[in-house]
Amino acid sequence: MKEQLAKIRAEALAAFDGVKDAAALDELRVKYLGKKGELTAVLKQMGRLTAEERPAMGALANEVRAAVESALDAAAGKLEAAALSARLKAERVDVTIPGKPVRQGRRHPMNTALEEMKEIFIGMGFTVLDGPEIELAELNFDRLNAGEGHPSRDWSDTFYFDTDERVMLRSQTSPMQVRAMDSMPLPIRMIAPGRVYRKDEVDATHSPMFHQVEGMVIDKGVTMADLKGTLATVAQRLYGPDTKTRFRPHHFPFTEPSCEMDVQCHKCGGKGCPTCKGEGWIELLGAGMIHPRVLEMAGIDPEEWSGWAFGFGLDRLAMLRYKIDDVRLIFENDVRFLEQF
Ligand code: 2U9
Repeated sequence: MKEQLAKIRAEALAAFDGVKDAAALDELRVKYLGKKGELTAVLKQMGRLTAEERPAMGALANEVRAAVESALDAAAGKLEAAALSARLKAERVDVTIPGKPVRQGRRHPMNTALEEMKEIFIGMGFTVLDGPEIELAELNFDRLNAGEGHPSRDWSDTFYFDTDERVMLRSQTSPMQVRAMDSMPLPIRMIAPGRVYRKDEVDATHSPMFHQVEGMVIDKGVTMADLKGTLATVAQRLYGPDTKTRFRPHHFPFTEPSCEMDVQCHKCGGKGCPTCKGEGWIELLGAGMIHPRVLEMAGIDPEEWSGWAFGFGLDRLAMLRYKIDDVRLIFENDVRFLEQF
């Protein structure tokens, strides 16, 4: 029996030492330490021993079991460490591989033009206001002296809502001037840049959505001279200190008198060229003295206060500025176009 135990110990230790994987280790565990294992089989024969022999043999059996168990633990530990190092090797991250380049975007030319415009007006003491693109027809038309039957209200030009024709996509940012008159204390100096919507046929110069910047000044003793001086200065800030401007009479329902401002063509200096279509001048914006009826509708006394307003298309301005010949390029956001700015 003593020899049997010694043989089991020697065999088990050798077997555990050379074990290759977890399944084989488990097989060995069952073979030596299981209920039907070799050690159990030997222990079952203890009954045949005499009372004197039994304690020594019991002690030896326990010693062998402990040795086999610790050999099992050691082998399991070795297998686990080998598995971990294999995994670490397989899953290794090479931190020295160069990263994938992230493509850097850049500012859209419309945003550059808008930022520049805001800087000019903020420098002159104007406040920049932002407002809803879904607007009441009342603020977009009625309050601007374009009542029922005015041609600009035509269904063929305006995006009304099917379910409620009192609501529309604003066709100009002018309702923001109305909101300013209704909510801000006088005097007011504000600009309202933003998107506007008109049912235009889409071609190289028209898009159903475009960007406007409109503005307004209301104060005591404000005259057409303030309008001309301020807008001529804006043109000089945009196109250089030698920029010449001219004002032509025009008509808008919300201003009286009304005018349009042209800048002398920067390309030909007024001689006439393809850029200005032979005119020598390029139309930049519309403006005028705020109609007394428009002031009255906002509860402002036109005998006490006066004001002027202007509006221009930012897309047109940006096209002139950056020599973009098709307005659709501004809205397509093709990176090959945007990368040029
Ligand atoms: C109020 C009073 C007056 C805003 C104005 C224009 C002239 C104008 C157009 C030019 C080309 C816009 O992009 S465009 O279609 N705008 O010519 N806009 S005066 O006058 C106002 C607005 C609000 C209460």
